[in-house]
Amino acid sequence: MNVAEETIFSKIIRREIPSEMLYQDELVSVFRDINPVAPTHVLIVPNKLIPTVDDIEAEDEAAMGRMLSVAKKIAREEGISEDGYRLIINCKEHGNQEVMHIHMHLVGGRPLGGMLKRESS
Ligand code: DGP
Repeated sequence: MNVAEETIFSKIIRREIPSEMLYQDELVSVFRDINPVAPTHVLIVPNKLIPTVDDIEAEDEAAMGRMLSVAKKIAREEGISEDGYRLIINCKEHGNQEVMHIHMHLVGGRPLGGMLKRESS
């Protein structure tokens, strides 16, 4: 069995390195993205190291569900609930995942446009 390597997110979760932490409970942590693409850009992360969506197991369902309910709460606190926002989880190479610790981007505070560019024909 492969043991997943910790990323910088584990250190942020344990508060060993600084971040703008907005919320933390026994399952998830929420902190602002270091390189925001919109007025609100936060990362919602399971405290347990799960590298990618492809590694989720049945025992992780509570944390995955908590990520969504916490997204709703943070969006309300950020004042973006009424206009809406986008939740994004990138997975592996084609998903352009850079940090191998599952994280959901909560992005909003401006119109975000279409979801993906179509490949030009
Ligand atoms: P992704 O491409 O989905 O793996 O996005 C990784 C995101 O993580 C990217 O938007 C930047 C953010 N990020 C990377 N390193 C750090 C860090 O040290 N602190 C914070 N707050 N965010 C980080």
